[in-house]
Order: sequence, then structure tokens, then C-alpha cells
Amino acid sequence: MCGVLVDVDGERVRSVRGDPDDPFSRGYVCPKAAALPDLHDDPDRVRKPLVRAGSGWREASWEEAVDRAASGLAAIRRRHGPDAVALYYGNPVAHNLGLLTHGLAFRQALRTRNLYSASSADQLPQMLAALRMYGHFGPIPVPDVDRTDFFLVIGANPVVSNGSLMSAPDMRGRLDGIRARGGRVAVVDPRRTETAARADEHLAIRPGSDALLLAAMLHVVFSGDGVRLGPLADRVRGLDALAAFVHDLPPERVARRTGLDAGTIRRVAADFAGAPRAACYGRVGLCTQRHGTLAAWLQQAINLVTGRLDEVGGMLLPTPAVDVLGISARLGSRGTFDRWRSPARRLPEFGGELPVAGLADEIESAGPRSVRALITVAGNPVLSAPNGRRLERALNTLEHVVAVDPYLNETTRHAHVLLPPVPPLARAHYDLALNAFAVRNVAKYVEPVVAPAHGERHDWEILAELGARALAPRPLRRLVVGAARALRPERLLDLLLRAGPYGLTLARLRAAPHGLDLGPLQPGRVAGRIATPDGRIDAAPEEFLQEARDRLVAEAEGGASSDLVLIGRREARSNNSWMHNSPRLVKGPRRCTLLVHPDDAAARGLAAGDLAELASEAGAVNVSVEVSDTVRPGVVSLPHGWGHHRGGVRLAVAAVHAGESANDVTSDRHLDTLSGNAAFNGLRVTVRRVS
Ligand SMILES: Nc1nc2c(c(=O)[nH]1)N[C@H]1C(S)=C(S)[C@@H](COP(=O)(O)OP(=O)(O)OC[C@H]3O[C@@H](n4cnc5c(=O)[nH]c(N)nc54)[C@H](O)[C@@H]3O)O[C@H]1N2
Ligand SMILES: Nc1nc2c(c(=O)[nH]1)N[C@H]1C(S)=C(S)[C@@H](COP(=O)(O)OP(=O)(O)OC[C@H]3O[C@@H](n4cnc5c(=O)[nH]c(N)nc54)[C@H](O)[C@@H]3O)O[C@H]1N2
Ligand SMILES: [Mo]
Repeated sequence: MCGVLVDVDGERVRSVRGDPDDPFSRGYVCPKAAALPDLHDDPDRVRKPLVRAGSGWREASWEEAVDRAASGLAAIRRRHGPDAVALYYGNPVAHNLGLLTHGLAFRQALRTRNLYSASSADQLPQMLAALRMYGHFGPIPVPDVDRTDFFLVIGANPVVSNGSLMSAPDMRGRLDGIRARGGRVAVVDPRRTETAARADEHLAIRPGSDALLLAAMLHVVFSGDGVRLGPLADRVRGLDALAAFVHDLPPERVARRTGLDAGTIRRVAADFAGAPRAACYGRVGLCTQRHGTLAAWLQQAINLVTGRLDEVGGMLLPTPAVDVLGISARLGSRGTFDRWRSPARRLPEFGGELPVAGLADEIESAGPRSVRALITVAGNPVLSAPNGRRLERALNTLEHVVAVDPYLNETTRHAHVLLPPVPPLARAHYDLALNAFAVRNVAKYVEPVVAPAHGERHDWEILAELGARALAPRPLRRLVVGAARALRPERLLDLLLRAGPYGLTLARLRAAPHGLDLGPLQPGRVAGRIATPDGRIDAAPEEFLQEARDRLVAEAEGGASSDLVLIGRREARSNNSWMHNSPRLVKGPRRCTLLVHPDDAAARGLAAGDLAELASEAGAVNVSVEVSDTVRPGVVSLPHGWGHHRGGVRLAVAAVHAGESANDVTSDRHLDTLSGNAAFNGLRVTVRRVS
């Protein structure tokens, strides 16, 4: 979403830099943008379809490759029914205009219950909390960072990530802005992150205890005079139940488990409630833990109860030029939960999807309802899903795998057919998804910078052809592809813009290549989004209360065990698992290191640079140790997305900087108890020196 200026010389991409005239990013870009030329020119990027030939690959025509891919899928559907074909959508689907406009139809046409995506390794708890509180998965309010006085960040590192469900280029500048206005920033994170280092206060919480911390903060709010609902007062129910629940969780009771001083918890809660404008934001660290949904609920609740929801400088719902969430609500797709469970693992569906942590079980169960074929689109679950080694073994047993991806990587090497899309600079972009979570209302349409090479296809074209050939009766195939082409992404975008709140057109956006500034976020958007039967926000959904009473409260007194627990870490020059083949992103000192606190290192005889075995119930890897007091004692941190040493992977640069995969250690049994989301953080591990 950052504006970039790309220098091209014919079809050659020379450099990329920030666009100072972009109203949103104002010249800021992160290292990933500067690396776009590496992606474009990467000799390892697959340019022609590949089909399996013995133990290797051969290039094939699109005609042959799509045919192979489709006939394999059709045969399995015929023999075993539609559920035998699983689909996994990876993270870049959310950043790809054509996949956003055309991916849903493909997904629905498959008519399979085995739908998976990166959502269940990410924000699913926030969607479930929204569904139960608002009656719709979409209203995940965004912190109004540019106008807040107190920014409380829980389990997020936006200085590195640029925000997430808070699209915010140049977070460093925005945080400095808060402090320059006399405001405060507090960060709750087991590691003193790049964001925490720029904050006024860092609360080094023990992993997995955020729900208890938030409950204790709510306790302080309810027992003081902090409760204030503002204009939403008559649109909220369940306050008494919430107050009754947190009544038994004063800060003193959670101090040991959270690792935070009760006095500190009281002070931060009171400051938050008392600040003129305040926003409590939570992200991946909040979600990907055992009580992710409870934590996501209580994070929304503290904003709600202190009157921050729908208030300038608090938490607001953006007004994007294409109101995707509004459209989904109007179409009646508000979200569903637990209508069915996966046959083998008994994990609940959400919006028709099952948690990715259960995919290996659904493959391995070898029953009449097991998965026999898989389509992956823009995903690398072998490195990104918990217990990747097990998933990898399961993928090996599948009868047919089709991957839509530009790389032969740890996941796609298991494919029988690989269908590569055009590279990023050869396609148009409009951010349909993440403008709905941007900290400012903006709209920008980006033209392709270079033409696709001869014969290259867009992701959406690949899905349209694959879908038509695998799923439509022969006489209708042409028609299906024709319909997809007639409604090409740009055409759909134009229609959506016209129907949107600003009545824009594609032509209008084309005439403003730096992007349009549509102004700051507006209050008054929440009431219209409440979709519960009684039209009120539920501050204390019964299901959440029950779960909290059954499992969370019992942990309150739990203490400091002598075990170590594992957390993750994102880095500015990584993008989950897939940009490590860019020479400019991987150069420099080794980054896939295990951070170990000096006390824990000393207790295990570990020194910087030593090799250590990091082991859990799920698996073990040998990693290089970095002794650092940025992690709290008892916590070790390893970034995810590495582990490029596997055979059969065509990533020459990444192989030299292979690292180890954190998800060879994370467990597919350690999940958010309510949603089944992966709980990457807070897993018990052991670390010992290896010679
Ligand atoms: N450069 C770069 N940018 C990215 C990405 C990338 O890979 N690289 N990935 C993108 C994606 S897909 C996403 S979803 C976003 C994520 O965006 P963020 O959520 O902002 O990023 P993370 O670094 O995952 O932040 C999670 C934080 O939670 C902390 N944490 C771990 N366990 C706990 C816990 O139990 N409690 C608390 N309070 N904190 C905990 C971790 O130490 C970490 O600092 O970033 C996006 N942006
Ligand atoms: N331990 C641990 N694990 C995590 C996380 C964590 O914090 N800790 N974070 C989780 C999160 S938040 C996320 S979102 C997931 C991400 O999980 P995934 O989405 O499964 O993995 P990515 O690494 O993003 O892989 C993206 C794939 O898409 C391909 N690709 C890139 N662009 C395109 C495109 O335009 N079209 C197509 N067809 N393919 C493309 C790349 O080559 C790559 O293979 O990882 C999760 N895993
Ligand atoms: Mo993500």
C-alpha cells in the first residue's frame, strides 16, 4: 500500500523508491518494496508451467498443464466427492486484486468442506470475537493512531510489520507523532521489540497471559469510575456479566501468571481509562496463543467499556472507497462458526473454513472423508502452519497436488502441477482488502509497470481456467472462462468503486496515480455495522464467559514454571516465508537466530553463536543462539518462515541462508481453545547446547 516509484528501462526494472507524493505513505517504503526488482528478475522465479516428470519436473504448455491439473482434480472428485479436494489460500491472496475479485467464486465452485487459509494461523480469533460481539466477522476497529493520546499495543510490532489490521506505513513516524503531541505509547510484549524500544513503557508480559491481563485491567476500570460508553450506550448489552466476570480477577491475582507487577497493571489501566483519547490495539501475538479469542474479545471490551470505540483518537471503522465489509454484510455473509467440525480433528468451521492446524489430520485419517488432493494458491503452509514437518509428510501421501505459485518452494515442491502467475510488477493493484483496515481513508489504483511476458497468466485467469476445466461440464467451459474474462478485475473494481461511499470510478483513480486522500477516519460508523439479532453489541458473549470460567480463571494463579516458552518474531527484511531469495533482503548477519535471555543462557552453558537444540512436543531443530536481554527471562524467540534447506526446492539464494523453520517446533495440538487458530506463541520448549 506504500506508494512506489519504479524506474524502468523497457522491460528492465532498475530501481524502486518511495513516492513522496503518495498521501498515505508520504515517501516511506520498507525494504521489501526496494526488493521488488529482485523478485522481478529472479532466475528462480518460475515462468512456465511445470509438470512432474519422474522425480523431476519438465516445462509444459499452459494447455497441457491446466489439463493435467484439472483432470486429476476431477477424477478425485468423481471417485470420492468434492470434500476429497482441499484448498489452501495463502496470505498474498489478500494482496492480489485478481485473487480477491475472482478467488471467492473458485472457492465456492469447489463445494468442498476442506477449505483452509492463512487466516487460522493469524487473525481468526479477532474475527470470531467480532462475530460474537457485533454479529459480523468484519468490524475489527482500527486505532486512530494519528489522533490518539494513549496508544496501547498488545502483541504487535507495527514498526516492523507496518501494522496489520491497521495498515499504517511509517509507523515509526506515527509513533513519534503521538509522543510529539504529548501522548504516550505503551507496549505489552514478551520481547522489547523495535516498537517497544520507541514506546514510553514496555510491559514484558509472560506469553499467553494477555486475556488475564486484560481482565485485570477491566477489573480496575469497573471498580473505579472509568466506565463510559458514550453514544453507543444504548447499543451495548452484557456489561453486568462482564463486570461480574472480571470482578474476581484483580491485578494482584494475575500478577504471577502475567509476570507483571499488580501496581503497574493498575496504573496502566487507570491511565488508559483516564486519557482524553486512547486506543488499545492487538495483533498476531494476541491471536496466536492458547486464549487468543478470549484475549481478542477482552481487547475489544476494554475499548468499548472506556468509550474508545467509535471515537476520534480511539478505535474507528474506516470508510474505504470499496466497502468490502459493508458489501459482505449486505449480502448476508456475516460469518458463521461451528456449523460443522472437521471429521478427523473435530475442529470448528469458521465461514466455511477449517483451521489449518488440522489439515495434516484430515489427510492422514485415511477414512472415506479424508483429503486426497490439495490446491494451494499463494501459500507455503509447510513453513507457515504449525508442525510443518508433519504436514510435509502428509502432503507426500496425497494423490494430486496443484500449486498456483511463482516459486518451487517447501510446499509447492509437493505439487504434481505448478502454475506460475505473472510477477507483481506486471499486474495492476488496488488494495480491496486492507484499505478496510487502513489508518486513513485513501484510494489508489496502480497500473502494471511492465507488460506480462508472452504467455504469462494472471492468478485469476489461472483459477478461471482451472475451475472451468475441473468443475464445469464440457459444453459450459468456454462460457465460464468467458464470463470470468468479461468481469475482469479492473471492470469489477470500477463497478465496486461506483457503488462505494465516494462514488469514485476507475478513471478517476487512473487520473490520480499517487492516490487520493479521502481524509481521516470518521466516527459514527459502528452502529450501522451491528448485526446481532437485538441490534446491540454483546460485551460478554456467553460462549466466551463459559470458556473463560472453565479454562482461563484456573490459570490465573498458575505460576512461573521453570520451563522455557517459545515466541516468534518478524523482521523488516522478511515477508513470512517467501522473499528470502532476494539477495538484498538476505545479505548481512544471520537472522534466523534463537534469542535467549542472558540468565537462561548462563543456566544452560550457552554463549552467543553456539548451536542449540530447540525442542518441543512436536519436534526439534538446531539453531544458532543469540544472547539478548530483549526477551524476558523464560522466553526464547525464533522468527518463522526460514528452513530453506529442504531438497527439491528451487531457491538458490535462500538455500544459502536457509535457517530453520520455527514451525518444525510449533505444535499442531497447541491451539486457541475456542477457534482452533494456531497458538504459535507460549509453547513449552527446551533448549540445550549441542556441540
Ligand atoms: N517485514 C514484515 N512485515 C510483515 C510481515 C513480515 O513477515 N515481515 N508479515 C505480515 C503479516 S502476514 C502479518 S499478519 C503482520 C503481523 O503484524 P504484527 O502482529 O504487528 O507482527 P508480529 O511481529 O507478529 O507481532 C507480534 C508480537 O507479539 C509478540 N508476542 C508473542 N507472544 C505474545 C504474547 O503471548 N503476548 C503478547 N502480548 N505478545 C506476544 C511478539 O514478540 C511480537 O512482537 O505483519 C505483516 N507485515
Ligand atoms: N511460527 C509462526 N508461524 C506463522 C506466523 C507466526 O507469526 N509465527 N504467522 C502466520 C501468519 S500471520 C501468516 S499470514 C502465515 C502466512 O502463511 P502463508 O500464506 O502460507 O505463507 P507465505 O510465506 O506468506 O507464502 C506465500 C506464498 O505465496 C507465493 N506468492 C507470493 N505472491 C503471490 C501471488 O501474487 N500469487 C501467487 N499465486 N502466489 C504468490 C509465494 O511464493 C509463497 O509461496 O504464516 C503464519 N505462520
Ligand atoms: Mo498474517
